[in-house]
Amino acid sequence: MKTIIDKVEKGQRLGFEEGVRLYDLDLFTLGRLANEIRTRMWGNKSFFNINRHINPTNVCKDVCKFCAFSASRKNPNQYTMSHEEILKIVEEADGRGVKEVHIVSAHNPNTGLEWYMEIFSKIKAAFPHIHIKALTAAEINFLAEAYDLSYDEVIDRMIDYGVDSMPGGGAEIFDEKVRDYICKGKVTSDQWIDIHRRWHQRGRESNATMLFGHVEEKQHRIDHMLRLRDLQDETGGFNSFIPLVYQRENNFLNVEKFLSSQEILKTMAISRIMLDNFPHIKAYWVTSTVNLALVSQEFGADDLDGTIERESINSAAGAGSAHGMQLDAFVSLIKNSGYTPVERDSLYHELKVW
Ligand code: V47
Repeated sequence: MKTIIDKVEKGQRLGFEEGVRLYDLDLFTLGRLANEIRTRMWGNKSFFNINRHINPTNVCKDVCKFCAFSASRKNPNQYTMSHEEILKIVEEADGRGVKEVHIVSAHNPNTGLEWYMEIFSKIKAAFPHIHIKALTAAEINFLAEAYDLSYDEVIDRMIDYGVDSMPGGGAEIFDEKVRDYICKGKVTSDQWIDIHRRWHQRGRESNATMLFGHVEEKQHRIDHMLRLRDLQDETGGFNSFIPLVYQRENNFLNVEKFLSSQEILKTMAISRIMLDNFPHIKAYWVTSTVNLALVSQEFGADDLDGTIERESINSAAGAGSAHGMQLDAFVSLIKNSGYTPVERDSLYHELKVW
């Protein structure tokens, strides 16, 4: 174990077995190691942005066991927003100073391709200053299959219609066996990686998530991180890694045991240590809880996502994020936890130190 700690302290890269062994370290040693890296990279800064999540439809052809949002499963209340409704949401959000819209939908086979795409050009035409982060690799794969397009064709359309960056959703867990069990039929791990590679090859940036705390084991988490680290070595296109804590309500996974806070913090710290080529580790307060996100700042995380305003995917499964966070409260929480709140844009340019 001493060799592993030495390697981390010297900034040397760890392999798969070493990554798995990190879980045997006590929480405080892991926290110290991750915090050293975080502090070397970002000092006392904690990044956030003023954003608005929009989930325009919950109608889904796929059946992921962990999902409580999809109307095809336990949620009988189907909805699909019109472009007018979406534009109204963006207009109101713009009035409140929102700088990014994060638009992620279910895989709705009934809307047509243009419903997915034209909303971006409409938003750009009316609000050219707002950054559009939209379409996960899972949605891109769905659109490619549904409309007989290549990934390149879907990606080129996204760019033509005004999408600025891609969110990290749909990654779940890359291990094929676990993935087959939790979300068979949607984008495969190789496809997810391929889509982000193609996006990066166009000089565009994206994020990467990992859904953990369900049926996966710690070696699956390390494998997931290493597949992302390999792609990042190749393209350098990822901004942040976002470990998403599985929310257990209203879905079909039936996981009895909830992750301990210790395991969540360990995973946060281990991701900071393993993903040496990722600039940012995001503690997504929606799934970790706000309190644990604040503590995560001392365990490797340097980003707390944003104010969000409204969120439907995780809140459907029990997260307390349906109504986002007030900006002043968010800033105070970061300050009171001893960090400097730095408002950033979607690509991590610093906008304002609060
Ligand atoms: O891909 C679905 C996850 C993701 C559950 O890129 C669940 O900046 C927990 O990707 N428990 C969507 N998670 C959210 C997402 C995201 C969030 C914030 C920032 C960014 C970014 C991306 O939510 C899905 C899926 O992995 N999810 N159900 C659940 N029961």
